[in-house]
Amino acid sequence: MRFGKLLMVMAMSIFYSWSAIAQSAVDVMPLPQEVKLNNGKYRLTSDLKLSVNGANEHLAAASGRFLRALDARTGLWFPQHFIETNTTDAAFPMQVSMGRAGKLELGEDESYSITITPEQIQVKAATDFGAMHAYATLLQLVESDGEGYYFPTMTIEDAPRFPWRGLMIDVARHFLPVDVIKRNLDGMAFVKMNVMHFHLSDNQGWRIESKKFPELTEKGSDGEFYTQAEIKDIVAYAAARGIRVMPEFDVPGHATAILAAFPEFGSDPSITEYQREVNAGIFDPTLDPTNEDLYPFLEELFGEMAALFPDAYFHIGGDENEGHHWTANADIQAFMKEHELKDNHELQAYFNVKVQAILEKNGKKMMGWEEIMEPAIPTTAVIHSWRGENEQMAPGESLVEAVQKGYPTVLSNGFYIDLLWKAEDHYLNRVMPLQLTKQEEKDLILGGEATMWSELVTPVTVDSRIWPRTAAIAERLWSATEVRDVRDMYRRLEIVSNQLEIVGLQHVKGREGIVRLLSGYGDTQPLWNLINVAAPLKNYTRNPGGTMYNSYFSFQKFADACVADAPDALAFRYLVEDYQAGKQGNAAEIQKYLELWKSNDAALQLVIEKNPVLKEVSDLSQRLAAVAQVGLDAMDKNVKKNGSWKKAAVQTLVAAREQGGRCELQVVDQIAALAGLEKKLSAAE
Ligand code: TNX
Repeated sequence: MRFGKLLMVMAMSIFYSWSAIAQSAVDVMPLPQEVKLNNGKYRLTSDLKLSVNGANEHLAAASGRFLRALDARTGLWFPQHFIETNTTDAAFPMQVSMGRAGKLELGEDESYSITITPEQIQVKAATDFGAMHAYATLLQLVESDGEGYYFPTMTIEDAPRFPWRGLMIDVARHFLPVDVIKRNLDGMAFVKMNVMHFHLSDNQGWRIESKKFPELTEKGSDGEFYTQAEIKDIVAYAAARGIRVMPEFDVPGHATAILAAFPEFGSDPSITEYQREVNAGIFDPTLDPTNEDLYPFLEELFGEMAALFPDAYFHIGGDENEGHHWTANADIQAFMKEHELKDNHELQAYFNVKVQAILEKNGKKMMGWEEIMEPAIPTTAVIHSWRGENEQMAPGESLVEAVQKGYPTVLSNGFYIDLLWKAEDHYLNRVMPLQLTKQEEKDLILGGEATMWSELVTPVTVDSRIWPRTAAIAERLWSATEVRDVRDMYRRLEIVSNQLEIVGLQHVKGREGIVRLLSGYGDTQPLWNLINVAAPLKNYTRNPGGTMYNSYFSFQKFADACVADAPDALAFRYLVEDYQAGKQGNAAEIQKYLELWKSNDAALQLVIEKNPVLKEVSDLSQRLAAVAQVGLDAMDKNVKKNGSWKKAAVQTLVAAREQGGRCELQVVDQIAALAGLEKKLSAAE
């Protein structure tokens, strides 16, 4: 047990207000709204039995999973096997009760409370969803001491801040098999997320069986897609965990896969055959809104798709249509004139209105990326805000605009995990814009979604691109706005990351496999030492022009083993921060890291010699050694830091910025700080 925590446990029944403390009282992510710690322990033994009052099948099954997970965590063998819906006994030490079966609808009651005393664990929830959230919390509360495993005694009252806490998974660019989706649903449930937005079609593929239009998968995919039975299985799996599944079929742009099957719906009459894309980017093929045959087709197709997804919302994409084929087509231009559609946006709105009517017939509400926001679109549609600084938009701009026009809205700008930002950058993203003061406007901010665009991920790497960073986003969407201590977030993120592996995610294992492969199944430590301070290039710069890699590249290179928050770099950053704030005792640990990086190069070069695939990081490794020497010199009183030393040091620091293996070193700023050269470094850049 950590010392800080010990102190807190020793304090009797103190109520902690989150804004007032740096280290949270419990290592739970998302942090609960209210925790009251008591000074005791509920000891876990194999006598633990669950009584589940009012349980429906979902909660009964979740109760069984809870026991098995607790079993895996503690090695205790709990005698209850399957838990039935009528497993009730007032004498059992764990009492769970739910009021009613939750409906998989936006805004359903997900609240719960937990009371742990030395004798009993009590969970109360209005719905099975709340009770399942309580299980996720409990699994994160397990602690151990010399005697065994226990839950600290406490009471928790918890409920989400936002009702829409989503993860979008793109399976068009890279198909992800059912088991990959399922384990990510388990990860979502573990951090209390409740919407899986399933991006099922794009320029690179149509990924779901259509019985009415089998051409869509025959010509619009590489043979990898979900059968309808698999989709039902996924939807049921998610439902059993309180997660809605909302499909997205991107139209009228991002639709090359549809056009590969049905070229007659394209907008460029000179193209008779469309090819699915294999690169990343924005492409011109677009459905033709002026083709009257398009709507009966979409009506049948979307009708068939809508029936597979019980959720009330249906996402039609609508993003990034530049309309080049519309502009170039004289017939489409004539149509626009005739219908007084003054530009391509209005033509797209014309199309969206028709699609909206189709969805309405199927009992669905429309959702689309922010480009669908046009006066013709009714305010029942949900606007999905995604653009920001990089798209000539300020972050959250469309969010405010949508709300002020009366649309409900979901935020993804700032939650693009494929941009490979650090967890803290997503964590500090503001969901509720400050300029909104009216309650009815605030209520239209439904929440947010992390987006896993899959141009550069495969089944092996997708978990480590989603996790653990998405847990930080889950906390942003669940916990109070004041919960925003970055260091405490990182501290808990490391803990939850390990727990996510226990629930089945492969974000740790997947990387280990790549490192073994890259190291030629020899000594992996030298490569790890570099990986642990290197992060993949951000903001899509890993893949210049969208063509450095394509969708059938294997993605098992150095950058695929690296993560956005390089772990040693993170540890080093806080060591240096505290050191500079006066904690002299950190000097030895800082020097140990620097010595490691300095000496690692020789060892890694031996691995590189045998594994040419690693040549791309040979320079990066040398630059790490060189920059580590700057840090060592900076801390060495015997080294004179005269003008020529500083000049050379700045040069080394600048050089250390250069990418290698499509990654960059994440320790350069800290070493510059140690050397007092931050200003000189930024002036030199
Ligand atoms: C933009 S975000 C897209 C996606 C891409 C992503 C990354 C959005 C609505 N559209 O289609 O996957 O950039 O390349």
